[in-house]
Amino acid sequence: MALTIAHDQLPLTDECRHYEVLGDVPWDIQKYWHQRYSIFESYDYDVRLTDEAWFGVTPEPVAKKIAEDLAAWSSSESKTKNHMTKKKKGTIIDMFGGAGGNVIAFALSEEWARVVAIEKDAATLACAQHNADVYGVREAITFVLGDSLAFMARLRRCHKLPSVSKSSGQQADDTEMEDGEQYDEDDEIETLLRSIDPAGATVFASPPWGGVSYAELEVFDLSRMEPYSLADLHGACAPLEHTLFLPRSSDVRQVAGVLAPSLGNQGGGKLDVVQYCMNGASKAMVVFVPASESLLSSSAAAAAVK
Ligand code: MGP
Repeated sequence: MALTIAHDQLPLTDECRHYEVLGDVPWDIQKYWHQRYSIFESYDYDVRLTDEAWFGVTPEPVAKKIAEDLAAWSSSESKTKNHMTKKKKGTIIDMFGGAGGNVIAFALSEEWARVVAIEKDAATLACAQHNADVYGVREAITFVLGDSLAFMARLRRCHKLPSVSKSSGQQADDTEMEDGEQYDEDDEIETLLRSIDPAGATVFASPPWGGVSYAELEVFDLSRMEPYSLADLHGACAPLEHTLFLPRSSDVRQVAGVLAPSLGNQGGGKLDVVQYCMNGASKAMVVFVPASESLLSSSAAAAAVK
């Protein structure tokens, strides 16, 4: 599936629903519909979601707090100097944009020079664009239709960044194009990728967790998360700084086991892991992963050459 920038509002299809009465809501979504105002405070202003999107959307207060914490934690900085306005951070890439819960909060925070939302389902992306309009931040977000793992792989290739080998946590060189893979050097996505400074970028990933059955497990096994395991996600994001939104019952030791080997000794090899709660109960575990040392050293070397 090709990656494309959705400049215009994609068509709102029959899948882009706004439920007004309980009787219309499918039974498995009713629990979330009852919480609609904590999910989107402006729900009544025609917020749209696909039925699938209800399960994974981050409630607005949690999304806002994550946006605030991420901006405070991130070391990314924009290269664009504008003395008239507050200096912003670099680019934030939301890999699983969904109906826009997180990306709207990132845009509302006004902390980032560029906010990119990637979503592979056209109807869901249409909802995100429409909901961003409801919140007045449609123009502040670059919406990309397509596969976010392909986007990240192209970003690495574009900037000749190494990737992290899933098994060892060591750097592996996968900057070669895969057989049969072709793209136009002049296409819009390539231009977007070239304009992103990897050392000044941060990635946010709130992936599918493989359905609601995650909650039945006392300890969630991140190696079996579908369709992307923790190692897959880390491999897709590293060596860039990234933040992963995971089930609240995820195993912290498993997180450390997968992520720590690629951290080296930076910050003493420290990972920040936070449980985000609402109404006295955790909604999710969020892991903040610094950029790997190799990226920081290559960007420092590039800066020294200039
Ligand atoms: P939940 O566990 O389905 O419900 O989702 P909740 O509100 O905890 O109710 P409970 O009474 O069953 O405990 C909790 C939160 O997890 C949601 O608000 C979403 O933010 C997040 N979430 C749930 N799922 C199934 C996913 C998912 O697949 N992906 C992502 N990224 N987030 C999810």
